[in-house]
Amino acid sequence: MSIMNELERKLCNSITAATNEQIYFALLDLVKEKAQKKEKLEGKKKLYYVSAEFLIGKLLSNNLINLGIYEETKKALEQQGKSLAQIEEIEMEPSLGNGGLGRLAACFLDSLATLGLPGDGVGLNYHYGLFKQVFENNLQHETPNPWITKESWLNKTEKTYKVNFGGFEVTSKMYDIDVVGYNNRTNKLHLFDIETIDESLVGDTIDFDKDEVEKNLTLFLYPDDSDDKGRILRVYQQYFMVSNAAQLIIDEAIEHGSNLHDLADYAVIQINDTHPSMIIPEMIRLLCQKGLLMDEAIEIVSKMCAYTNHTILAEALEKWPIHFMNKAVPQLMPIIVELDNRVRSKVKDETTYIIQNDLVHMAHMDIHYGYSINGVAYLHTEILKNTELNNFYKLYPERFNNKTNGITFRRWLMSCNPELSNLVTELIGEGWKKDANELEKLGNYVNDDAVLQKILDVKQTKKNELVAYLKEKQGIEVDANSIFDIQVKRLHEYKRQQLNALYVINKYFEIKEGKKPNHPITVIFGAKAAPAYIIAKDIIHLILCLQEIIANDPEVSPYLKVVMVENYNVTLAEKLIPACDVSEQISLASKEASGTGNMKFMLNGAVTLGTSDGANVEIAQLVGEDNIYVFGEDSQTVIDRYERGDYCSKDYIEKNKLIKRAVEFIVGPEMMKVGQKENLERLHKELIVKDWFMTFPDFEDYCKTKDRVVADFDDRKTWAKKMLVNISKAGFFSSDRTIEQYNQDIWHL
Ligand code: H53
Repeated sequence: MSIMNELERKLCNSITAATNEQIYFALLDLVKEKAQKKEKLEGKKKLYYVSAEFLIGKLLSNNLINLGIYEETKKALEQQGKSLAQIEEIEMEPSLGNGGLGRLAACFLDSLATLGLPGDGVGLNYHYGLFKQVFENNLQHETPNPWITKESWLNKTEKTYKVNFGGFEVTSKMYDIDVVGYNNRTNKLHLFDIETIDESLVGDTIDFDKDEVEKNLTLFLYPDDSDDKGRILRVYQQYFMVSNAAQLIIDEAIEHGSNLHDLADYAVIQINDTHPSMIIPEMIRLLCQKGLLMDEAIEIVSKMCAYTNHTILAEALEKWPIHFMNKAVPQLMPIIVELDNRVRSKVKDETTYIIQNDLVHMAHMDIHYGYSINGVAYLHTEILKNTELNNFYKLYPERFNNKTNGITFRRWLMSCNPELSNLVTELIGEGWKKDANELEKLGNYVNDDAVLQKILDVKQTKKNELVAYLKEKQGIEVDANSIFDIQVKRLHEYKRQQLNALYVINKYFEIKEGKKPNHPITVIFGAKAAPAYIIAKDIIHLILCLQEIIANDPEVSPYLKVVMVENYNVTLAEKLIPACDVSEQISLASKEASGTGNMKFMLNGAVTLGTSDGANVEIAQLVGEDNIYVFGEDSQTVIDRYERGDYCSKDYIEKNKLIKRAVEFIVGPEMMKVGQKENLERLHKELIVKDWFMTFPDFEDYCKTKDRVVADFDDRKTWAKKMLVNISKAGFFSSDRTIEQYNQDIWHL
């Protein structure tokens, strides 16, 4: 039956007569049916990717693409006067993650299914995703972000488990979301919930007595990113997640014939950051409860668990106070103490102990009792081995390995940029969709003027689309002929949006002095700051104030524009990334473990302006120095300076007049007119007395390099070559490659 007939049967109506909303829900239903037909009985061993975050984004288009019915559906709707793009607008984005870590988990699920590997995600069914960001008076405000509609991608299952907390018990319910592989099997994302959640509590302060935990356990996602604000509800959430995961894993293994002694032949657990680390003691506890001896239980679990580290920021390596653990999960403490004692009896180096100063170091537990520890980019893994986790590396060198992150090309090219995707296929055939390395074939066209022109044309189309979208949705006016210089990611000092802002201020002064750029520049930001992260919110305030000042300055605005998009999320990323000319990846070297936005931009033909950090290092190696703009101090210089502890931001301000001028502008009269004195003074002070992420040492090089980018942009043909090389070398960053490596080196599915 044709899609059109199937749809009309579901609608009990003609497509023409149906509303967009009715069509959306009919499509949802149809996709679910088709997805479930592709579920497969797995072989013996299965992966469980346990993660507190799965930033899946909207699912309709991607599912249609992966089922191979996107084009047919789009055409069928068009013929009836309906637009698939408008129908997609009905879907609520499930923002079940903060940023990179959660989005990576979502890309990995897509690749697992696409490669035909049996691997399910396990996480939590947050009723509210990451807060919705609203700007008022140039400040960020946070509002609740619901996503669950009466009918949604969630399928309620029959599975329930008992989970015990200190003094009370809850009953869980498992919901599943189908994960459709591209022309391949369907896996599952299992999201656990309890049915006593009280959504009317949203916005209230939260208590931690029994009744309250039952009402708010899965109410919302913690709005942190690479930063841990240590609240006890998070311990409750984490334990709830891993206890359910462990019970599910044991159940499924037994169903497939395991006698538990051989559990490690049936299941492998990937621990995504330290959020699911309690699965180690929980699994041991459950196995002992089922009659295994402690020695054997520990041995089995140690053969099942692998840990991914995503950061070297010390504050993000979770350490839970013993009194939290005793209150929330007392049954785990004896096991954790036992695990720690075993380490103490074997290992001299006290810095590796699990319990220190009444804190449980989750990563330490993962490393001692997991069989694999991986970083997420070459440089990151080297820093783990040689610096941050060196004491552990000396104990277990064979456990350490690198798995450079990747992204799914289904969402980040085929779905968000069909124009470029089609051009690529026209040039090199369909093969790249299954084997991303085939993108290298594009290299043959590097001197083909007609092809270079087509690449520029696609970019212009996507820029025009973005301009229209921003105008319609956010009332923002952007010049489609300006350079789109984009920095979108969580707001964090280490990512250094403030450095970009200082460039803007410097440029503002230069233009006022008559030094105009040869091409107008639009500097676009998108970022959410964690509600409790004061300085991050001050940086947003700074950017919003700059946006206003420059827009209202007729001398400057023809050459420079600042745009801060509201509520940056996956849906907006899908519009911004294809339209980008210059990809800003300017974290302080050593601090960004990998980055994955950098890969998405590259794949869509943006040229990177970045530091030698995270996966930028690998991008630079692949594209060569003519096709990337690298600036700033390298990671070793930064690490050494932190070690010496002799960074003094004041010195730079005294030595460099331009830095001084830019920093003083933050508290100058123009800013005070549009901004809040308190916020601006706090940020100013932070920079002059601390500048913990060392923006000043990189300031000059950044400004010079960015000016070079702007100058180079006008040689359109040379620029188009850079774009082409970036696209052609992006194949390495397919998450299919990453997942193949995980499977080969760690999981052995
Ligand atoms: O994980 C990404 C990396 C990125 C890193 C990010 C991350 C979070 O989003 C949250 C917590 C955390 O420890 C790390 O910052 O560099 O690309 C995926 O690996």
